Amino acid sequence: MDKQETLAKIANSLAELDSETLKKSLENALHNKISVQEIIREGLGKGMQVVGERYEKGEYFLSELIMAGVTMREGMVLMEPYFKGQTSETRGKILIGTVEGDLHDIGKNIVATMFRSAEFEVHDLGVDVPPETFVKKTEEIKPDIVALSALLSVTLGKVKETIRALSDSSLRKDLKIIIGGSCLNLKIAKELGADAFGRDAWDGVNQAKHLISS
Ligand code: B12
Repeated sequence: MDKQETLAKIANSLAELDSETLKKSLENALHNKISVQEIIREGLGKGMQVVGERYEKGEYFLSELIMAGVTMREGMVLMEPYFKGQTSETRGKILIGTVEGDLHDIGKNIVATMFRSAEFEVHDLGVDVPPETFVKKTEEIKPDIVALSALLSVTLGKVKETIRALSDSSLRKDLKIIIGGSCLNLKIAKELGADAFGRDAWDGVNQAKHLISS
């Protein structure tokens, strides 16, 4: 099986919620030295896109979304050893979390993993994080960057509130804010006063490196 077929099989088995085939296809991909980045972008990412489309069309329901989340997580566990290991040096400190009202964490976890593998020290607040928790933790650990994740359009207001709460604190002048998630884009980031928007985990890492050096 060539690379494109392997990646298509990964996407397909995730879309079909077939964890056994997914596991085998992932092992096959890793064995054939397909990069983790390609597997996530072209395989798992595409599979999740199909799940979302089927949900929108009413072909999948909440139970399938949950299963897709579980299946994707199993796949990510399998790939963990292939992410570049952490070193003792750090580029800077990042505080990350999914905003209040939003329970999606698969993308946020990939972003956190990629930040770690790019030698950032990462503090993960998890999901459904209220603005005041971001502020409290920022005061406590003084990160260089706060990274917000949001997938639900209804939580856009919470992204705004969180940025405003951080901006009201005296910490904002030394702090950069990056946001990401499928309901956000660069235009929204600028409107809400964030310093950067990350299209995906890899773009997020590049943006974070740029923010640290600017
Ligand atoms: C799996 C899933 C769930 C799972 C989540 C499991 C989990 N632990 O995360 C469960 C079942 C819990 C769920 C619930 C709901 N979901 Co849902 N879900 C999805 C689904 C299918 C996949 C999301 C995902 O994991 N994608 C894969 C990851 C890798 O991609 P990603 O999250 O976009 O992350 C990448 C980038 O966006 C970026 N990124 C993300 N965060 C950040 C942060 C930073 C700082 C940076 C730089 C980058 C970055 O990098 C990531 C990796 O490259 C999407 C559809 C889709 N295709 O997106 C719907 C989707 C997000 N869900 C949706 C909805 C409506 C819901 C529910 C309201 C359904 C309901 N009726 O209850 C609930 C809401 C629950 C809540 N309060 O949060 C809608 C949202 C529509 C909208 N725009 O508002 C979507 C788009 C489905 C759809 N097409 O309608 N969901």
